[in-house]
Amino acid sequence: PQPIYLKDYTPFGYLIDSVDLTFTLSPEATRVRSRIAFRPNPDASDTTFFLHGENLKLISAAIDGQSITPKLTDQGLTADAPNAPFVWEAEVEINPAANTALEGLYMSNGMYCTQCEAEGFRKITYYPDRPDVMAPFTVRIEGAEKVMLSNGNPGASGEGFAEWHDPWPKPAYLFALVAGDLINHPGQFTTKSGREVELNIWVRPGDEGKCAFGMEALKHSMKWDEDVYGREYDLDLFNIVAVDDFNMGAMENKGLNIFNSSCVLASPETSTDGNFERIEAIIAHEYFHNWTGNRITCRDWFQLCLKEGLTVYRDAQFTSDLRSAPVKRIEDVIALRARQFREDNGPLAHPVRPESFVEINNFYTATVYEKGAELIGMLKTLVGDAAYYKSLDLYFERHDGDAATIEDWLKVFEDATGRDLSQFKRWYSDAGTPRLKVSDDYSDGTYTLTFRQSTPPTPGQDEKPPRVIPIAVGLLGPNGDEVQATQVLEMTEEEQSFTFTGLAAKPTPSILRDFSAPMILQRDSSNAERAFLLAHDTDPFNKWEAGRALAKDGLIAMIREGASPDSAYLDAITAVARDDTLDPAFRALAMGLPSQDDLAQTLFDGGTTPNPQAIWDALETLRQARAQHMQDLAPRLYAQYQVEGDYQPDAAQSGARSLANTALGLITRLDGGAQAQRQYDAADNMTQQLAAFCCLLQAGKGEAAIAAFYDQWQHDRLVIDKWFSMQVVQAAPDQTAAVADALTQHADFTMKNPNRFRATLGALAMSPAGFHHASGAGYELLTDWLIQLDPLNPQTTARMCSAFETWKRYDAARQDLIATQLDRILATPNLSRDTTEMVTRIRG
Ligand code: DPP
Ligand code: ZN
Repeated sequence: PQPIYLKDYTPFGYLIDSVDLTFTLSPEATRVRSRIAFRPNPDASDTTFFLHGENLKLISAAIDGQSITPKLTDQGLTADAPNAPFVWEAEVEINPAANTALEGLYMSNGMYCTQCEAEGFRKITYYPDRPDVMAPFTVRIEGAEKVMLSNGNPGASGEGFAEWHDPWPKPAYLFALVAGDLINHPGQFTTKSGREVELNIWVRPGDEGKCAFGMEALKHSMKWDEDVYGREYDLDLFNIVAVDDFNMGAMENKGLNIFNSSCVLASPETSTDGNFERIEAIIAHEYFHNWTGNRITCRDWFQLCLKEGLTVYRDAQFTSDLRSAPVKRIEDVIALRARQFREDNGPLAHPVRPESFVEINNFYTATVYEKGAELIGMLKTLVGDAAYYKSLDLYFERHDGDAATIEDWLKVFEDATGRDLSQFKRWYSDAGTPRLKVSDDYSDGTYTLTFRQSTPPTPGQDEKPPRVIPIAVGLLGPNGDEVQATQVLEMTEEEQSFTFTGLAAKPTPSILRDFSAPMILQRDSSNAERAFLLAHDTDPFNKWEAGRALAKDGLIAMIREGASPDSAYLDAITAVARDDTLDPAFRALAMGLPSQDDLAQTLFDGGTTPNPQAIWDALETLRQARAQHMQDLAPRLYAQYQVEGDYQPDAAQSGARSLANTALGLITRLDGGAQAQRQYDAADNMTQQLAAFCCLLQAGKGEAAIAAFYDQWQHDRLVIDKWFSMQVVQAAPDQTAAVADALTQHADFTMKNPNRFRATLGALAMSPAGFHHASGAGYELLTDWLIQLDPLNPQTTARMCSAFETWKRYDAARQDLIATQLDRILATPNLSRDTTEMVTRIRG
């Protein structure tokens, strides 16, 4: 397959004034009739009339009423088009029941649904399936389904049909259709200018009790976007539909968002606090796309971060406002490091705005989304809050209705602030995680910080010029008081110094506060300094970071030198855990430990080949030592932070549960699971039940709970996903592959459901010591399943290949085992374009 390049962009030769679609539904033979009013695009030089189309059976085609015979390929069709406005009509037949790729129109549990981003609409009918071609759509659905939905506002409906009209011109990737036996949970919202909006969450019968939280989250999102960005909703109706079989989390189709049911359905009995927070954020994310994505869309898929980076940034702001900003920031940085830094430091590294791709589905990545959001945050830090919102107002004013680019986006900021952003643009074009080396000097009341930036080579990019970096810094005096409040230093050179004068003594620096830039900070620091920052830093992120660094240094010494658990860490973290003036959620996060993957990357960066088993052993040893160190404190915390009264998934209650369950983890290491069993038996919400289940599995006392959990929840597929994944994640490393293998034989395992596949095989891939077990059993099992899944669902297969992206870190024996599996995938006949591209890039 040939790559597509950003530099080759040309506009389509035709504009569209209107699209009329009629669907006659039938599981195996749905007919789609299209009537599209085209006219020549005055801005285009290439007038080839090419329409994308894949897996379509063309029944008839006509231009201006004259039947024609277009030239067909497996990518689409070409026809001779007049150099004047004309009407295209076509009828095609498609087979939703056979569509296991879950792109285009497909069936999920007997219901029809669609997923068109990025390039699924071409599996529905012939069309210029590119985001810069926008048009108003009118849709008629004919079928026997109880509920038949499409985008926009409802039109006529009656026995066997429903009509829809979306007045807002949109690209085809935002098209959606849903039809089935659905029930709605209704709601209502009045916009600030008085528009009455009808809201619905549509679910399968039986799930109607799990919609209330999502509905509240939607209303909060609508209000928040008005309050913070001045953005109002623009239709009379907003529908959300929950679908069980879905490749991604959710999709922002205009007026008809479609959600993976795991990202919208929630109840205290079946969802954890983490699930609630995530659902709230995803509902907000998809809603916010109405302005950042739909009203202003992307010119081409290279600009994906234009809508995704900005919308992730917006949903993070929303969560920070509704819950705790420090906790959200810490959680986001943990995720950024786990997914994006990992990607940026391996063979799949790519710029936030890629310059080429083979299959766009492979670029819905942590780099485009999460690093893309970090760039928005840096921009806001650099220009300041007021200028940021002024720039956003200009963006909405200038580009409403456009398919825009990153150049457009940056120009808005330049025009609104008078700032030159050409150096900032390197953050979009240059891949890789920059390193920031810091040294300092103090004399005569003057403190100097010297920074040196560098970015390692990434595929196709050897040299990277310096970027502009906002470095938020504060200084603490010897008694722990802040002597310099947070100040943003703007670094533009490869090496640069900043001075602070008038200091009475040498300060302790707190650098990269709130994680002001997505970089790896390299600074020689002592345990004493880290413990000091953990105790005194006023910046919650850096306070947490100091504890994390202390834990990490100790773990690295344990792994590399066989050191004992570091008592400085144990004392410092115990003091934090004990400090009741601190937010319980923060304390629970502070007590978290660096992940196995994080430690592996740190060892590798430091010149040591990581041994996954040794990493696992060190973490176990440290956890055990910590449980002993806190043996008096843990039961106190556990009792003190039990939540009384009705379950609420809010920040206060979930923070308390999080700390109590962290304490339960410590207790379990000393009591062998007795307390966890009591909690399991008494639990009346999933947060408590799952935490206890997890402790029991860890303690090797899970057998009864595994059976009981399954009996209790076998009717609930989302809870059973947790049952699958938790058993794999909590298995001992030499058992992980066997446990996953056995679960794939379970009657409830199906590879057709992406959630279940990820719960089982994804859990294997995310358990480093088990996945990388020296036997190679983990590699082989995952490969077997990826090869089986690829012909059914290339998108999910390709995504999960990233399990192998870190392979070059490991020893020769493991690399050989992995290379064998990668080659086995590549040798599979008819391997999808998606998987071929991913494995080729990983193999290098
Ligand atoms: N555009 C979707 C989202 O990120 C993904 N299909 O919201
Ligand atoms: Zn998105």
